[in-house]
Amino acid sequence: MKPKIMVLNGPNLNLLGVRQPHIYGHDTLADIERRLQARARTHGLVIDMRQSNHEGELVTWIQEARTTCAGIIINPAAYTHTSVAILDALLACDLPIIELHLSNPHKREEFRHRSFVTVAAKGVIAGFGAGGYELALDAMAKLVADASPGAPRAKTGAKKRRTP
Ligand code: CA2
Repeated sequence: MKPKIMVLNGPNLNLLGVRQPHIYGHDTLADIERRLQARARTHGLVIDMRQSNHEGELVTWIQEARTTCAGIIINPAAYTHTSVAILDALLACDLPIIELHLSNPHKREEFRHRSFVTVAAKGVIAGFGAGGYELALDAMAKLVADASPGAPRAKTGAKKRRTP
């Protein structure tokens, strides 16, 4: 069975592509998911992408991922800066976790500079817009492969060069 990666999105990210495109871009969450599904296939991974406006629902999904997934990519949105509950749920997971942001919070208001989630994350990807989701998946694919070195790597589709 292919390893599954949970991709979680916090409050208001359902509005992506609809409002404030100057900050968050023109892609909708559905556009991002389509591209991510295709990229997951090249890595031999499956993704389960979800969005919620409710902190408790995100906590429940993190707990679900703890036993069903090989890693978590999370854009906690505003909960990044407020949620001890999401941090605690992530800390209870023995999984690689990548924190993701479309914008670079450090270039924005001061209240966005603090992340509760970062201490649970292997790494953070921020400021690359919707393309950050693919960067996060590429990084996660390597973490998952490194965690199970015996498992066969996915084919990348790259053709072997013929010697003349
Ligand atoms: O840059 C990011 O990805 C953020 O996580 C987005 C959050 C913000 O609170 C964080 O500081 C940084 C906000 C998500 C709101 O998404 C919207 C999308 C379109 C229109 C309105 C809000």
